[in-house]
Amino acid sequence: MAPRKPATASGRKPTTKSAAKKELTEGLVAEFDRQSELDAYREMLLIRRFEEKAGQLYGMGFIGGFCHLYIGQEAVVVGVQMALKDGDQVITGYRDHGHMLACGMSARGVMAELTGRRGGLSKGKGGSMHMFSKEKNFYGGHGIVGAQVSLGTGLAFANKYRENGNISVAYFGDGAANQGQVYESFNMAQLWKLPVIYVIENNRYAMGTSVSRASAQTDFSQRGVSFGIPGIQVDGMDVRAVKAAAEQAAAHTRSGKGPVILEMLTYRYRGHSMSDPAKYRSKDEVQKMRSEHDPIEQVKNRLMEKGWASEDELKAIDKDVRDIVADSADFAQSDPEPDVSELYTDILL
Ligand SMILES: Cc1ncc(C[n+]2csc(CCOP(=O)(O)OP(=O)(O)O)c2C)c(N)n1
Ligand SMILES: [Mg+2]
Repeated sequence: MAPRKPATASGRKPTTKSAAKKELTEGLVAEFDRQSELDAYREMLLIRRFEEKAGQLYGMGFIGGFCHLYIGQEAVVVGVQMALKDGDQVITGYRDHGHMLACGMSARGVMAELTGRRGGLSKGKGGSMHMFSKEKNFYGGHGIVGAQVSLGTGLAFANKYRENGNISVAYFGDGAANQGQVYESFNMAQLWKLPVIYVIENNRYAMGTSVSRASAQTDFSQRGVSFGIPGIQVDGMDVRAVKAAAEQAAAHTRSGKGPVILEMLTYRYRGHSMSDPAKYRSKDEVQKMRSEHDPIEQVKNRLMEKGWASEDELKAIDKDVRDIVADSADFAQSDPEPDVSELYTDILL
């Protein structure tokens, strides 16, 4: 692994670090072998095509309620997932479809939940923001901004208590990072040296509010300094940088040294949710990110340049992915809605 200048690929210069003890190395990029590049390409493409289809179905009226697309941020979940082991747990907010697919949850199950059908992962009763899979260790899907940070810390507490060697990953946004419970969680996690990675997906905006308008400290990797939690900024548009950072973080926290913060510098191409006038940013800004830093194009270009995949091979992957997504969309439109009796099940009083 060769250290390189951190984070510039996402268009932002990292700010000067405080004197916090550095226990992680910023800016590592480990080259991928052919298979890893192909795996990353396929996974990110699956999320991209899935989200595009979800956007279409929403426009056609098949999806009700909220729907927050992850397009642009794919390298974050895919890179982190590549560094995890079986048994590690994941929890996130409402921009969650990519996280579910990366955890191995079925495209059919996710899409049918979006359309509120029986075969959905929450039997059609949860929708976009409320899906779970115990089997795949995915703990949601949470609509309350920042709620998952405390819950993810609780998962880490349980893992430590059970001495099972597992870690949890709690993903949250730049906006969520200003919530109070985040710091209560940081305190407990560091005090008890809990095995948790806090992944802050800094996509520059919380709904329509830019980071600089809402945050006094815009370097989110430093948000744990007063608790002594190490943090680094990561180029969240480069899946290799994400994986390298997540591997370091996982090794650190799994070894009993306590929590780690990874600030992923990333970007969402679409609106905050499906109704977003996008007056808070220019079209040029979005276009620049898409054309210069797209996480999928980066992998594709490397595969082609190194002669590791021909155009035809990449097209075959694309077709495979499109077939999976088309199948999920067909299922999500033809599967029946839940029975009325389901109104009285899965209720906790
Ligand atoms: C406690 C709470 N406050 C406000 C909201 C409304 N809300 C939903 S998303 C959001 C912005 C969060 O932005 P960020 O954490 O950056 O995540 P992103 O949408 O960029 O992924 C807000 C304020 C909410 N759902 N919950
Ligand atoms: Mg955000």
